[in-house]
Amino acid sequence: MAATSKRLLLSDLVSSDKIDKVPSNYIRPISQRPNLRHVFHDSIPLIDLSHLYGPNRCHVVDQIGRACREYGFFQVKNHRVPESTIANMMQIARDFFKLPEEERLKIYTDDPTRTTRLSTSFNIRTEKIANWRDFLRLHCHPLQDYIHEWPTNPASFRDHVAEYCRSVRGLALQLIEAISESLGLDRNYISRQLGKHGQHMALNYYPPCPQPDLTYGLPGHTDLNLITILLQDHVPGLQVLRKGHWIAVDPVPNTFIINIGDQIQVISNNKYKSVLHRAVVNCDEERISIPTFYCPSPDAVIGPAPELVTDDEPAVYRQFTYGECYNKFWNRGLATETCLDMFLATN
Ligand SMILES: O=C(O)CCC(=O)C(=O)O
Repeated sequence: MAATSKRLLLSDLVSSDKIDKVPSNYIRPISQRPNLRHVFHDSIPLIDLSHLYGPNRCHVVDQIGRACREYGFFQVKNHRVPESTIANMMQIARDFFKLPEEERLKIYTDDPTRTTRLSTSFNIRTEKIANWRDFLRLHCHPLQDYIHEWPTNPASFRDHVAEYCRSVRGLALQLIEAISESLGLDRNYISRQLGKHGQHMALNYYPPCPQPDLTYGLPGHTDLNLITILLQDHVPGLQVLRKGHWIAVDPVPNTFIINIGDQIQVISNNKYKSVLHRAVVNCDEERISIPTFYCPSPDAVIGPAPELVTDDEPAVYRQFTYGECYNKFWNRGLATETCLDMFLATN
Protein backbone atom coordinates (compact mmCIF):
# COMPACT_ATOMS: atom_id res chain seq x y z
CA MET A 1 0.00 0.00 0.00
CA ALA A 2 0.79 3.66 -0.05
CA ALA A 3 3.90 3.86 2.13
CA THR A 4 5.84 1.59 -0.22
CA SER A 5 4.43 2.91 -3.48
CA LYS A 6 6.94 3.50 -6.26
CA ARG A 7 4.79 6.13 -7.91
CA LEU A 8 6.55 9.39 -8.74
CA LEU A 9 3.50 11.62 -8.58
CA LEU A 10 1.17 12.00 -5.64
CA SER A 11 -1.91 12.16 -7.89
CA ASP A 12 -1.11 8.66 -9.21
CA LEU A 13 -0.44 7.34 -5.73
CA VAL A 14 -3.82 8.67 -4.59
CA SER A 15 -5.84 7.52 -7.60
CA SER A 16 -4.25 4.12 -8.14
CA ASP A 17 -3.42 2.91 -4.65
CA LYS A 18 -6.73 4.05 -3.13
CA ILE A 19 -5.02 5.10 0.05
CA ASP A 20 -7.06 5.70 3.19
CA LYS A 21 -4.16 6.99 5.33
CA VAL A 22 -1.50 9.58 4.69
CA PRO A 23 1.83 7.82 4.04
CA SER A 24 4.37 8.44 6.79
CA ASN A 25 6.66 10.65 4.68
CA TYR A 26 3.86 13.25 4.42
CA ILE A 27 3.12 13.44 8.14
CA ARG A 28 4.28 16.57 10.00
CA PRO A 29 5.39 16.47 13.63
CA ILE A 30 2.47 17.36 15.94
CA SER A 31 3.77 20.88 16.65
CA GLN A 32 3.86 21.69 12.92
CA ARG A 33 0.42 20.46 11.88
CA PRO A 34 -2.16 22.85 10.43
CA ASN A 35 -4.81 22.77 13.23
CA LEU A 36 -7.68 23.22 10.80
CA ARG A 37 -10.16 24.11 13.55
CA HIS A 38 -8.21 27.25 14.49
CA VAL A 39 -8.65 29.22 11.31
CA PHE A 40 -10.19 32.67 11.09
CA HIS A 41 -12.53 33.65 8.28
CA ASP A 42 -11.46 37.29 8.20
CA SER A 43 -10.83 38.70 4.75
CA ILE A 44 -8.08 40.46 2.88
CA PRO A 45 -8.89 43.74 1.06
CA LEU A 46 -10.73 43.45 -2.28
CA ILE A 47 -9.60 46.26 -4.57
CA ASP A 48 -11.54 47.34 -7.65
CA LEU A 49 -8.96 48.11 -10.34
CA SER A 50 -11.40 49.77 -12.77
CA HIS A 51 -10.27 53.24 -11.60
CA LEU A 52 -6.58 52.39 -11.91
CA TYR A 53 -6.91 53.42 -15.53
CA GLY A 54 -8.85 56.68 -14.94
CA PRO A 55 -8.89 59.98 -13.04
CA ASN A 56 -9.26 58.30 -9.62
CA ARG A 57 -5.99 56.40 -10.02
CA CYS A 58 -4.43 57.89 -6.90
CA HIS A 59 -7.27 56.55 -4.77
CA VAL A 60 -6.62 52.99 -6.02
CA VAL A 61 -2.86 53.45 -5.57
CA ASP A 62 -3.52 54.46 -1.95
CA GLN A 63 -5.66 51.36 -1.40
CA ILE A 64 -2.91 49.16 -2.86
CA GLY A 65 -0.28 50.85 -0.67
CA ARG A 66 -2.37 50.31 2.47
CA ALA A 67 -3.01 46.65 1.59
CA CYS A 68 0.73 46.07 0.97
CA ARG A 69 1.66 47.70 4.28
CA GLU A 70 -1.01 46.15 6.47
CA TYR A 71 -1.67 42.73 4.88
CA GLY A 72 0.94 41.95 2.21
CA PHE A 73 -2.04 40.43 0.41
CA PHE A 74 -5.10 41.72 -1.46
CA GLN A 75 -7.62 40.57 -4.05
CA VAL A 76 -8.41 42.43 -7.26
CA LYS A 77 -11.50 42.63 -9.44
CA ASN A 78 -12.02 44.43 -12.76
CA HIS A 79 -8.43 43.53 -13.60
CA ARG A 80 -8.90 43.33 -17.41
CA VAL A 81 -7.89 39.66 -17.70
CA PRO A 82 -10.85 38.30 -19.72
CA GLU A 83 -13.10 35.75 -18.00
CA SER A 84 -12.71 33.42 -21.00
CA THR A 85 -8.90 33.52 -20.64
CA ILE A 86 -9.22 32.58 -16.97
CA ALA A 87 -11.75 29.82 -17.68
CA ASN A 88 -9.58 28.35 -20.45
CA MET A 89 -6.52 28.40 -18.19
CA MET A 90 -8.31 26.61 -15.37
CA GLN A 91 -9.80 24.03 -17.75
CA ILE A 92 -6.47 23.28 -19.42
CA ALA A 93 -4.87 22.78 -15.99
CA ARG A 94 -7.66 20.39 -15.05
CA ASP A 95 -7.29 18.53 -18.37
CA PHE A 96 -3.52 18.32 -17.98
CA PHE A 97 -3.69 16.64 -14.58
CA LYS A 98 -6.27 14.17 -15.94
CA LEU A 99 -3.91 12.94 -18.69
CA PRO A 100 -2.74 9.32 -18.36
CA GLU A 101 0.22 8.86 -16.03
CA GLU A 102 2.64 7.85 -18.81
CA GLU A 103 1.79 11.01 -20.76
CA ARG A 104 2.39 13.33 -17.80
CA LEU A 105 5.58 11.52 -16.79
CA LYS A 106 7.22 12.54 -20.08
CA ILE A 107 8.00 15.90 -18.47
CA TYR A 108 8.54 14.68 -14.89
CA THR A 109 11.81 15.64 -13.22
CA ASP A 110 13.05 16.25 -9.68
CA ASP A 111 15.65 18.74 -10.94
CA PRO A 112 14.58 22.21 -9.74
CA THR A 113 16.83 23.96 -12.27
CA ARG A 114 14.72 22.77 -15.22
CA THR A 115 12.63 25.61 -16.65
CA THR A 116 9.71 23.33 -17.55
CA ARG A 117 8.99 20.56 -15.11
CA LEU A 118 6.29 18.40 -13.69
CA SER A 119 7.15 17.42 -10.16
CA THR A 120 5.74 16.77 -6.74
CA SER A 121 5.90 18.32 -3.25
CA PHE A 122 8.42 21.23 -3.45
CA ASN A 123 11.99 19.97 -3.89
CA ILE A 124 12.19 16.26 -3.14
CA ARG A 125 15.99 16.37 -3.41
CA THR A 126 16.32 18.44 -0.24
CA GLU A 127 13.18 18.06 1.87
CA LYS A 128 12.57 15.46 4.58
CA ILE A 129 8.77 15.70 4.74
CA ALA A 130 6.78 15.75 1.53
CA ASN A 131 3.89 18.08 0.68
CA TRP A 132 0.49 16.96 -0.61
CA ARG A 133 0.93 18.55 -4.04
CA ASP A 134 1.92 17.85 -7.62
CA PHE A 135 2.85 20.80 -9.81
CA LEU A 136 3.76 21.77 -13.32
CA ARG A 137 6.20 24.66 -13.29
CA LEU A 138 6.71 26.79 -16.40
CA HIS A 139 8.89 29.76 -17.22
CA CYS A 140 6.88 32.10 -19.38
CA HIS A 141 8.71 35.33 -20.11
CA PRO A 142 10.09 35.98 -22.66
CA LEU A 143 7.49 33.60 -24.05
CA GLN A 144 9.44 32.76 -27.20
CA ASP A 145 12.35 31.45 -25.08
CA TYR A 146 10.25 28.85 -23.29
CA ILE A 147 7.03 28.00 -25.14
CA HIS A 148 8.75 25.29 -27.22
CA GLU A 149 9.43 23.37 -23.95
CA TRP A 150 5.81 23.37 -22.81
CA PRO A 151 3.52 20.33 -23.08
CA THR A 152 1.70 19.83 -26.38
CA ASN A 153 -0.91 17.63 -24.75
CA PRO A 154 -3.73 18.72 -24.27
CA ALA A 155 -3.57 20.05 -27.82
CA SER A 156 -4.60 23.62 -26.92
CA PHE A 157 -2.23 23.81 -23.92
CA ARG A 158 0.30 26.18 -25.44
CA ASP A 159 -2.32 28.52 -26.95
CA HIS A 160 -4.41 28.87 -23.82
CA VAL A 161 -1.50 29.14 -21.41
CA ALA A 162 0.35 31.67 -23.61
CA GLU A 163 -2.78 33.84 -23.83
CA TYR A 164 -3.15 33.68 -20.06
CA CYS A 165 0.52 34.55 -19.50
CA ARG A 166 0.37 37.60 -21.77
CA SER A 167 -2.77 38.88 -20.13
CA VAL A 168 -1.55 38.31 -16.57
CA ARG A 169 1.75 39.97 -17.43
CA GLY A 170 -0.21 43.10 -18.41
CA LEU A 171 -1.85 43.03 -14.98
CA ALA A 172 1.50 42.47 -13.25
CA LEU A 173 3.01 45.52 -14.97
CA GLN A 174 0.07 47.69 -13.91
CA LEU A 175 0.35 46.50 -10.32
CA ILE A 176 4.11 47.03 -10.23
CA GLU A 177 3.65 50.63 -11.41
CA ALA A 178 0.97 51.21 -8.77
CA ILE A 179 3.14 49.68 -6.03
CA SER A 180 6.06 51.85 -7.11
CA GLU A 181 3.87 54.98 -6.92
CA SER A 182 2.43 53.92 -3.58
CA LEU A 183 5.97 53.92 -2.16
CA GLY A 184 6.49 57.48 -3.38
CA LEU A 185 8.84 56.26 -6.14
CA ASP A 186 8.73 57.05 -9.83
CA ARG A 187 6.00 54.94 -11.48
CA ASN A 188 8.62 53.03 -13.52
CA TYR A 189 11.22 52.69 -10.77
CA ILE A 190 10.54 49.07 -9.82
CA SER A 191 10.08 47.92 -13.40
CA ARG A 192 13.49 49.39 -14.27
CA GLN A 193 15.16 47.36 -11.49
CA LEU A 194 14.00 44.03 -12.97
CA GLY A 195 16.46 43.73 -15.85
CA LYS A 196 14.72 41.90 -18.69
CA HIS A 197 11.99 40.81 -16.25
CA GLY A 198 10.95 37.22 -15.61
CA GLN A 199 7.65 35.41 -15.22
CA HIS A 200 7.17 31.87 -13.95
CA MET A 201 4.01 30.01 -13.14
CA ALA A 202 2.92 26.88 -11.35
CA LEU A 203 -0.12 24.75 -11.97
CA ASN A 204 -0.65 23.31 -8.49
CA TYR A 205 -2.70 20.15 -8.13
CA TYR A 206 -3.72 19.10 -4.62
CA PRO A 207 -5.50 15.71 -4.62
CA PRO A 208 -8.09 14.95 -1.92
CA CYS A 209 -6.28 13.87 1.23
CA PRO A 210 -7.57 11.21 3.66
CA GLN A 211 -6.08 12.97 6.75
CA PRO A 212 -5.74 16.68 5.94
CA ASP A 213 -4.87 17.62 9.52
CA LEU A 214 -1.56 15.72 9.32
CA THR A 215 0.00 17.41 6.30
CA TYR A 216 0.05 20.46 3.99
CA GLY A 217 -0.41 21.17 0.33
CA LEU A 218 2.35 23.69 0.99
CA PRO A 219 3.53 24.68 4.48
CA GLY A 220 3.93 28.33 5.51
CA HIS A 221 6.35 30.18 3.25
CA THR A 222 6.92 33.57 1.68
CA ASP A 223 7.34 33.99 -2.07
CA LEU A 224 10.82 34.82 -3.28
CA ASN A 225 9.75 36.75 -6.36
CA LEU A 226 8.46 40.33 -6.74
CA ILE A 227 4.68 39.85 -6.72
CA THR A 228 2.48 36.78 -7.09
CA ILE A 229 -0.85 36.76 -8.92
CA LEU A 230 -2.82 33.73 -7.78
CA LEU A 231 -5.79 32.18 -9.51
CA GLN A 232 -7.59 29.54 -7.46
CA ASP A 233 -10.55 27.32 -8.31
CA HIS A 234 -13.72 27.12 -6.17
CA VAL A 235 -12.13 24.97 -3.43
CA PRO A 236 -10.77 26.83 -0.36
CA GLY A 237 -7.21 26.06 0.74
CA LEU A 238 -5.15 29.25 0.85
CA GLN A 239 -4.41 30.65 4.31
CA VAL A 240 -2.54 33.85 5.13
CA LEU A 241 -0.82 34.71 8.40
CA ARG A 242 -2.18 37.93 9.90
CA LYS A 243 -1.35 39.19 13.39
CA GLY A 244 -0.35 35.69 14.48
CA HIS A 245 -3.50 33.98 13.14
CA TRP A 246 -4.07 31.99 9.98
CA ILE A 247 -6.93 33.41 7.95
CA ALA A 248 -8.60 31.48 5.16
CA VAL A 249 -8.88 33.31 1.84
CA ASP A 250 -12.03 31.85 0.35
CA PRO A 251 -12.31 31.89 -3.44
CA VAL A 252 -14.20 34.74 -5.14
CA PRO A 253 -14.92 34.01 -8.84
CA ASN A 254 -12.97 36.08 -11.39
CA THR A 255 -10.72 37.75 -8.87
CA PHE A 256 -6.99 37.29 -8.41
CA ILE A 257 -5.14 37.20 -5.12
CA ILE A 258 -2.03 39.36 -5.13
CA ASN A 259 0.79 39.06 -2.67
CA ILE A 260 3.98 40.94 -2.07
CA GLY A 261 7.06 38.81 -2.56
CA ASP A 262 10.49 39.05 -0.95
CA GLN A 263 11.92 41.30 -3.70
CA ILE A 264 9.34 44.04 -2.98
CA GLN A 265 10.19 43.69 0.69
CA VAL A 266 13.83 44.41 -0.21
CA ILE A 267 13.15 47.26 -2.67
CA SER A 268 10.75 48.90 -0.19
CA ASN A 269 13.41 48.57 2.56
CA ASN A 270 10.92 46.61 4.70
CA LYS A 271 8.02 49.10 4.32
CA TYR A 272 6.07 46.29 2.66
CA LYS A 273 6.37 42.80 4.11
CA SER A 274 6.35 39.51 2.24
CA VAL A 275 3.82 37.55 4.29
CA LEU A 276 3.72 33.86 5.26
CA HIS A 277 0.98 31.87 3.56
CA ARG A 278 0.23 28.17 3.13
CA ALA A 279 -2.07 25.77 1.31
CA VAL A 280 -4.09 23.25 3.31
CA VAL A 281 -5.84 20.25 1.79
CA ASN A 282 -9.20 18.58 2.37
CA CYS A 283 -10.60 15.07 2.19
CA ASP A 284 -13.44 15.71 -0.29
CA GLU A 285 -12.21 17.55 -3.34
CA GLU A 286 -9.12 18.07 -5.43
CA ARG A 287 -7.97 21.70 -5.64
CA ILE A 288 -6.14 23.61 -8.37
CA SER A 289 -4.33 26.89 -7.87
CA ILE A 290 -2.28 28.74 -10.46
CA PRO A 291 0.23 31.28 -9.12
CA THR A 292 2.08 33.56 -11.52
CA PHE A 293 5.40 34.57 -10.01
CA TYR A 294 6.49 37.87 -11.54
CA CYS A 295 10.20 38.37 -10.93
CA PRO A 296 13.43 40.12 -11.92
CA SER A 297 15.66 38.43 -14.51
CA PRO A 298 18.53 36.46 -12.90
CA ASP A 299 21.13 39.16 -13.63
CA ALA A 300 19.04 42.01 -12.15
CA VAL A 301 20.64 43.69 -9.13
CA ILE A 302 18.14 44.12 -6.31
CA GLY A 303 18.51 46.31 -3.23
CA PRO A 304 16.58 48.90 -1.22
CA ALA A 305 15.49 51.93 -3.32
CA PRO A 306 17.92 54.77 -2.41
CA GLU A 307 14.93 57.13 -1.90
CA LEU A 308 13.67 54.85 0.88
CA VAL A 309 16.97 54.75 2.73
CA THR A 310 17.53 57.51 5.30
CA ASP A 311 19.62 58.06 8.43
CA ASP A 312 16.62 56.96 10.48
CA GLU A 313 15.85 54.02 8.21
CA PRO A 314 19.19 52.68 6.94
CA ALA A 315 19.34 49.99 4.25
CA VAL A 316 18.14 46.70 5.74
CA TYR A 317 19.58 44.63 2.85
CA ARG A 318 22.72 44.66 0.78
CA GLN A 319 22.54 44.46 -2.99
CA PHE A 320 22.44 41.02 -4.62
CA THR A 321 21.47 39.51 -7.93
CA TYR A 322 18.13 37.80 -8.21
CA GLY A 323 19.90 34.71 -9.61
CA GLU A 324 21.93 34.40 -6.40
CA CYS A 325 18.80 34.59 -4.28
CA TYR A 326 16.85 32.19 -6.53
CA ASN A 327 19.50 29.45 -6.28
CA LYS A 328 19.62 29.71 -2.50
CA PHE A 329 15.81 29.49 -2.34
CA TRP A 330 15.53 26.27 -4.36
CA ASN A 331 18.54 24.58 -2.78
CA ARG A 332 17.32 25.23 0.73
CA GLY A 333 13.79 23.83 0.45
CA LEU A 334 10.56 25.55 1.52
CA ALA A 335 10.98 27.09 4.98
CA THR A 336 9.15 29.52 7.21
CA GLU A 337 12.38 31.49 7.70
CA THR A 338 12.88 33.89 4.83
CA CYS A 339 16.06 33.41 2.84
CA LEU A 340 16.42 37.22 2.86
CA ASP A 341 18.31 36.85 6.13
CA MET A 342 21.29 35.86 3.99
CA PHE A 343 21.21 39.30 2.36
CA LEU A 344 20.96 41.56 5.41
CA ALA A 345 23.16 44.68 5.19
CA THR A 346 24.60 43.83 8.60
CA ASN A 347 25.93 40.40 7.54
O1 LIG B 1 -2.35 26.97 -3.53
C1 LIG B 1 -2.31 28.08 -3.01
O2 LIG B 1 -3.34 28.70 -2.72
C2 LIG B 1 -1.00 28.73 -2.66
C3 LIG B 1 0.11 28.35 -3.61
C4 LIG B 1 1.44 28.89 -3.21
O3 LIG B 1 1.60 29.51 -2.19
C5 LIG B 1 2.61 28.63 -4.07
O4 LIG B 1 2.51 27.93 -5.08
O5 LIG B 1 3.70 29.15 -3.72
